[in-house]
Amino acid sequence: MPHNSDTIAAIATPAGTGGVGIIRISGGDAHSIALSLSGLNQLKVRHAHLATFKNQQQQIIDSGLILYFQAPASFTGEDVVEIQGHGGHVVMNMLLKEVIQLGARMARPGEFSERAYLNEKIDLVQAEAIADVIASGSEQAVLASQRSLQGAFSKHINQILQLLIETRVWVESAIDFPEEEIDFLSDENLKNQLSKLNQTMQETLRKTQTGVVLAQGISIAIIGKPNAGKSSLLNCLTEEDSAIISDVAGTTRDVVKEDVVIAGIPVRLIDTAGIHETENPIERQGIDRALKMKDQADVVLHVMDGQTSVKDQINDNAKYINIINKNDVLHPENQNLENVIYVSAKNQQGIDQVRDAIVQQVNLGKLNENTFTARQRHIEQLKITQSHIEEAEQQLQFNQGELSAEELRLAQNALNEITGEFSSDDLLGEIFSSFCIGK
Ligand SMILES: Nc1nc2c(ncn2[C@@H]2O[C@H](COP(=O)(O)OP(=O)(O)OP(=O)(O)O)[C@@H](O)[C@H]2O)c(=O)[nH]1
Ligand SMILES: [Mg+2]
Repeated sequence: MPHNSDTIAAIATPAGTGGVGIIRISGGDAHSIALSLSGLNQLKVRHAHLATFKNQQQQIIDSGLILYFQAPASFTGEDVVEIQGHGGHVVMNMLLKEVIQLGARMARPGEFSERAYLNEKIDLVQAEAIADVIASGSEQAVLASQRSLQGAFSKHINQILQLLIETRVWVESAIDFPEEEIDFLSDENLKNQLSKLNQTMQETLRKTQTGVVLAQGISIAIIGKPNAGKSSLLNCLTEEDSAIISDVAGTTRDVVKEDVVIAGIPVRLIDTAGIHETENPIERQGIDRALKMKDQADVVLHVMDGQTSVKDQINDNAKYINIINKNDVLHPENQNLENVIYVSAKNQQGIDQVRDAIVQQVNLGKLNENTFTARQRHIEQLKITQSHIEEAEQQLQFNQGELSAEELRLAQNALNEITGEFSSDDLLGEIFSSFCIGK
């Protein structure tokens, strides 16, 4: 039975002009609204009808196709109608106004997907994957979010869930037979089961972390002293004239942001002002921004001017990639240093090594056809699940069956929040409100 029966409508195509514009209607009145608008006597299910669309004064507003998907065989699980008219801003809004007057109401952002989820057509992970497909910043991200949408990630979660439920059954039944409880809880089989559970958790967590990087991309700050060649390196990586380059120290003052794709990963590159002591208040502001970017970024490209001796500047912070630029005019003391990449931004030499180092840094060497997209929310829930499982293991060692069972129950709840088996309204509101209208 569809979860909600009021009828919603929205323009599903982007604002602006195009050959075709689509209005989507979902709910109990979708069918009758479609008949009134088109003047047709009946709509064949999943059939493209050519029709004219009239307003209440019987004036023709537009003509196009009308398609009817009968509940429950539709995206939302309710009756759905799609009206394909001409993709003009005004004509689309006239059509939508008519649909509203015939009894629908405006859909909230993400409400179609929310209904699909509430009617169990998709789980929460799949609903999020729809938004990820739309927002994908690289071809790999599209393919990976399609895999999440098709259920690859949900399958991992359900595998853990299955193991968790089996374990709970064992532990709970041991509690029900107290005379055998201690023996049972110290049983090798149970220990094996828990370590299998832990292993599956670890593996899923690892894959999920990759999925988050792919869905959300990473940010890379380019920092260093004035004139080191930061902007030159930015231009090499974007393969464009993104930032101004000059031999005047302090050329870049504002933060320059550019989106690129590196080895399939959506990357935001951030070029910053050269960091040094200065009295100039404007430059000072630029440097403050640079320092902030350095802290916020996932990866830092630390560019050093190879024309001067830079041995003391090499930074072994884990998120730093140390780059010695101006390899063409290298200071003798800079030769053969360890853990640095030598480049000449001016001659576009060594740039591929920088790209490789970035891929290594975010640990994405194993991006492959099994990668799915995921979100930070999923990682947080997996970590909560994992901590409850670890606690359950501990309690078992103390032969505390009841406490262990309780931890396993909490683990299951935490896991269920990922796919939405067990979710608060707040969480749902937060997820779906970030969708675009008509999705
Ligand atoms: N010889 C040589 N010169 C370079 C190289 N890369 C950059 N330069 C020069 O170094 C100077 C500074 O380059 P920028 O890219 O503007 O340096 P920056 O670090 O962005 O400087 P600020 O924005 O002022 O902090 C320019 O004159 C560049 O042409 C290189 O590989 N070799
Ligand atoms: Mg610069």
